[in-house]
Amino acid sequence: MSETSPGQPIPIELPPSLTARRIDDIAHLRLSRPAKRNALDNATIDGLLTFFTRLPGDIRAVILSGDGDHFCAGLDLSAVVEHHDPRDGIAHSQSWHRAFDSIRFGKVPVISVLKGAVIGGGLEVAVSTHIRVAERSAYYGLPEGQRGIFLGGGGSVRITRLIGVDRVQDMMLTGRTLQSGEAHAMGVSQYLVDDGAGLARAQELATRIAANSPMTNFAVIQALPRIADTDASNGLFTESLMAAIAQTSPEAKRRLADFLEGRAAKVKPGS
Ligand code: 1HE
Repeated sequence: MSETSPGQPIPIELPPSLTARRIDDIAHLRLSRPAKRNALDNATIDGLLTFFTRLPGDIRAVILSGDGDHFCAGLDLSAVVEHHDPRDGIAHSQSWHRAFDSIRFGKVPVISVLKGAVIGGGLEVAVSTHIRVAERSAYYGLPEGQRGIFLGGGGSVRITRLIGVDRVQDMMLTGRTLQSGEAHAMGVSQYLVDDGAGLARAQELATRIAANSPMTNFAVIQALPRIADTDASNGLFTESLMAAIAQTSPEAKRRLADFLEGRAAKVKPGS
């Protein structure tokens, strides 16, 4: 799928800053406001929540990319309203949390394709996706300190868990940006590819993901991060519940029989 891919439209009403198409069981959502470097205004945040909440039930994976040379320049700074009551600021941040939670804890795995600027809220939305494919042009920044604001889209939790509090403090205090290679080594992206190769790699990964058992994919995105966040005793018990639900599904029985009877692919090195 490319930016010009025909695909089929997805019947969800979205703002002009978002464009959704599908090819078979894979949806492709594009941040499509390149003139503003895909900066996130309220309509886009609401649109993300709408899209991921209303995703058709037969979609198995989503690819999220940005039109133009940059993935996303973060919060639309022209739309920042001065909140005189802290409760309004909390509500605004919580609207971002809801939108990004609808990605992180949504119906299906989401793969993002990162290039150029991945800044502030752009990095927050990226780390809400499950798989990040970065092109070499990608760079990451958290200029909130320079703008006089703070993280508000879950970055305090998700970016710090991914790369560590001290690295986030460095980025926020000094304005340091991370280049694609060093960020990749820190785990920001799981895949690092040449410029222009991101969508094709994402498509290949989405096809693999879509071929998995939907129940296992669901467990991986819903149960696994929650188990990782909790204490060992509750984590192990939750794991046993999830394992029991997955293993007793008819699909698991079919897939296990396929392997035992020589019909399923073996695990090969380098796959
Ligand atoms: C924007 C935004 C934006 C670009 N909000 N309008 N984010 C930032 O602090 C990043 C600010 N942006 C930049 O540093 C640069 O624009 C970029 C490095 C991303 C791209 O540079 P460049 O030279 O390709 O583009 P440009 O000429 O700077 O921008 C093109 C247009 O997009 C221009 O508008 P124009 O009307 O003059 O053409 C820019 O004003 C506009 N634009 N970025 C609004 N972010 C919930 S908390 C999350 C907190 C954060 O996200 S903080 C990080 C905010």
